Amino acid sequence: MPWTHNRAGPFCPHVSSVVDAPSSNVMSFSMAGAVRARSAGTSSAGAQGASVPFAEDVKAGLSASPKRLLPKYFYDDLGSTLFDAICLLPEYYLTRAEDEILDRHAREIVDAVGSPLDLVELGSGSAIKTRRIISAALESQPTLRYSPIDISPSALNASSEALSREYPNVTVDGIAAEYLEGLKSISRNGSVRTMVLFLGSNIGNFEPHDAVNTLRAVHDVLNDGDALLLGADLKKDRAVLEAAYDDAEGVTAAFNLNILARINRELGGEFDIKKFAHRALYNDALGRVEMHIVSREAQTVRIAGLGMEIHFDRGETIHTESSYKYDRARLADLAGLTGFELTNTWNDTRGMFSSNLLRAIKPLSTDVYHHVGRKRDP
Ligand code: AVJ
Repeated sequence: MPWTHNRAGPFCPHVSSVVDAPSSNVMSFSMAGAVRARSAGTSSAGAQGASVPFAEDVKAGLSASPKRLLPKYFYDDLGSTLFDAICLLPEYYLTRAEDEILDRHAREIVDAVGSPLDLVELGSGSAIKTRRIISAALESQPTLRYSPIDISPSALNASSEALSREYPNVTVDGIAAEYLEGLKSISRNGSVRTMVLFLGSNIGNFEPHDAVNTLRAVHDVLNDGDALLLGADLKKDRAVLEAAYDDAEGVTAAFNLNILARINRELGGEFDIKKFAHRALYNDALGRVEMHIVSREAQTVRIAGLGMEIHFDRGETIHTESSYKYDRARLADLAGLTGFELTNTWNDTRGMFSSNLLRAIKPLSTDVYHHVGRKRDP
């Protein structure tokens, strides 16, 4: 059921280095501070294994009706670089809005959780935003343990090295894994509080039931009083949302279409990119921005590596991403369904984006277990 496991890519990652994944389970390399990178679980995050699920998922997705591709596959080296560029676009307000919030309130956020604390981050590349939290934490504790969880070993290595160079008092313990796997290998540190960072509206890529499952998995590794800092983009005017995902310079279009180029590069696809268009639309009923790739004409495309040919009608679409938008009520519901209490919300001055502090309440009631976690799709 790979389609129910949408995972957001890195949010404003550093440009990935081309360091190969470790083939063993544990890799240590030392920088100024202490950096440890390990891979969790059994799935192949390694160099040779990486394209196997990609091939399988592309095959399944392009054979389905309607056609679809998973957003996690946007983030090869070119896609990650294009995403960095998106974060600089005037239309893409999300990154700046969240950074404004963390710039103004990092101190308050850390104080609300209480120190000393350990930091865990889902995704490793929030760059400047993570640094704001780290700096605030180091004002009230001498050292800090930071465990980023990211599927990309190269992104993990690059950001881990940079961070431990900048902050000698931070021990970076990177985990190369999918979020759910990685969370299982988080080691709790006695009485120290843990704050999990899930920034950048990465939650937006999750279908509602997967958002619930993921937050429950976060809750499972936390103690009473620990916290989750959740960045969620807010529902707003359609024109603003659609412009954010369809910018005037065509960077988001390039980002979306790069997934076809990636199929060409990695799977011997023969997509003529010019024969496809980018489309972004806000689906009001479902509260999400959808990105699609539209076939400009009827055509058949060979993908040699998959031994298949794919037919497209003129105007036929591939659904490549959903970015869910939240409001206060939905966030409170999500917290309540997953064993958390939504205790604080900070907005940017324009009211575009929200940073939400969710406090873990244990135990998760059996009532909650009976009502969530079921797949709602057919
Ligand atoms: C990285 C999932 C937060 O949905 O806003 C940006 C990805 N897609 N422009 C988002 C994205 C198109 C982004 N997230």
